[in-house]
Amino acid sequence: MKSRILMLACAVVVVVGMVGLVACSSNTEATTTTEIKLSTMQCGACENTISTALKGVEGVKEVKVDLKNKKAEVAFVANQVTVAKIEDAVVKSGYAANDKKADAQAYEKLPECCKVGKH
Ligand SMILES: [Cu+2]
Repeated sequence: MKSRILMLACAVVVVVGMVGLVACSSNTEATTTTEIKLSTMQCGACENTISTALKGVEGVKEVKVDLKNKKAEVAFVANQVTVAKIEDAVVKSGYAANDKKADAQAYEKLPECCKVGKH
């Protein structure tokens, strides 16, 4: 009986220790959230392209593309990437990001239906 309590106590210590470790490591990787305006996003294909581009950026942790409101919420690690770099990833995928215009070459390669004014 005594050994059982001891084992339980040990298990508690281990669990608490692990939780502490996780809390610590997530602390060093504190994320910042930014909103990117995606004024030229028009359909689900656009949403996928932009989402994939954003997720490919190093330091980006979470991406929520909101097609209806033409914006994306991006959680990123501040010391690994900047908002400007995140915007550039969208620009290079052929879409406008905040006040930056889409890269002309990337835009040309988009499906016809994704080009502004073709809907
Ligand atoms: Cu589209």
